Amino acid sequence: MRVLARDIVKAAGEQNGAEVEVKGWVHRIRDMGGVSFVILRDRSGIVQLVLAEKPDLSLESVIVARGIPALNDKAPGGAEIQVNSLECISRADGELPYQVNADIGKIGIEAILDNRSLSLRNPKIQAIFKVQATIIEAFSAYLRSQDFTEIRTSKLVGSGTEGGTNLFEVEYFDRKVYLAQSPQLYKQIMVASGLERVFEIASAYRAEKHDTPRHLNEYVSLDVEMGFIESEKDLIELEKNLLAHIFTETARKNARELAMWGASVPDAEAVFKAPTLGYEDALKTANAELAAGGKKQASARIFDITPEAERLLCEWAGREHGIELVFVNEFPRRYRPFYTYPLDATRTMSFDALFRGLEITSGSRRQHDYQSFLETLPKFGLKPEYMAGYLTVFKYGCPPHGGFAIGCERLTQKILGLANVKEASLFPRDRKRVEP
Ligand code: AMO
Repeated sequence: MRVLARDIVKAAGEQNGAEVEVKGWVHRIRDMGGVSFVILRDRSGIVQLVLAEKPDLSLESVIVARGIPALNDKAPGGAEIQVNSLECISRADGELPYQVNADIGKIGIEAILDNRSLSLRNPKIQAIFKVQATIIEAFSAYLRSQDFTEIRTSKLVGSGTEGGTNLFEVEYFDRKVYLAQSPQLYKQIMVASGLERVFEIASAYRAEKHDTPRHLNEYVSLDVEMGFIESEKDLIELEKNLLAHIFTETARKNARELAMWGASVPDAEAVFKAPTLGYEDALKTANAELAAGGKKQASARIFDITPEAERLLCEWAGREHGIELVFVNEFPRRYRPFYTYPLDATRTMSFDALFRGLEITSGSRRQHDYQSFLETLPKFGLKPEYMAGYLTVFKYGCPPHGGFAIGCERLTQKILGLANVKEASLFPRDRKRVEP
């Protein structure tokens, strides 16, 4: 019967002398003359195999070994297997283009991504996606517990939702359509349909030309939308609960993966202490931090929530509130999309969440009044006649509502302290990269 690497200590501890079978990849081979060690890797971790002779194996070959498990403090994980028989069931080419068992801290991101099918075999890289799986699972579980319904909406759309020109065109029979920048309008339609509370986990597409450590051209958007809210403050409250649940679950399920990255997640109680600053106060706070930081800061003065401001605000929140998480609300009208609900003549009921120096979320209460829309759209250069399908929703009765979206890769990046968001995407798409 197959035993996983993580269960060998237990099998050895039972000491009944029974043979076990392990299956996996050859991670490392060490020939000590007279005795050889093969480190086998499976989905659960690694285990040391001890052989009397040097095996005829290449790294990354897939093997099946049988033998007697034994406790050994010196072996990785505290146990090893004295091998009786070993079979190679898929031999790997002896010339690996990428060293799977290398210390990835010493390998640049380009080499990691250029050799993606092999770099994904590295346990530390795999750890990223185990944490990401927990984020997605915890996100869904929490929202389901609050009576949200999961939806799937089309990624082929007739027009953009988030403004700007960052749309990918797609040939669609005899016309051009676009890849969706977000499920924004669909999630609102579904609130108005009577579901009231919906969420979606899906890819979103942004044709952004710049290459930065925070941008992907395809990312996973964790979208939430709910009816009958008063303001963005209800949404900030929901996001705090959601993040607290995600962090708690990550700590519970991924202690090993977090340790591999030397990372930790904030305590749930700390999340509820995260401050909310109005946009103007956030600018003041960022500028005060800038002044206090002296010459090492990049800007002389901050006029917007720039990446530098995000970093300074999170440092401030960490020091003053014990968590590097801060919500900024009441953004000026000019910075937010057409669907955002006004607070007054210049400000909106909108917010961003900044975590460990990076914007991870945008959200807002939405316009839901048909007449207001007809007046607002031309101001954003949008033609009401092209948005008839969307506007119909507001014509026929729609509750006050709002929502937000968390960038899944950005949250993963910040939980683990990754330098580049591309590391948190299995198969990242950037200006150069559409393979594998
Ligand atoms: P926004 O455009 O701010 O808002 O996106 C929401 C969140 O998605 C993530 N994100 C990205 N992650 C990686 N690469 C990108 N190019 C990228 N663009 C965005 C970020 C960001 O905070 N419809 C609104 C949300 C809403 O109001 O419900 C929207 O898409 O983490």
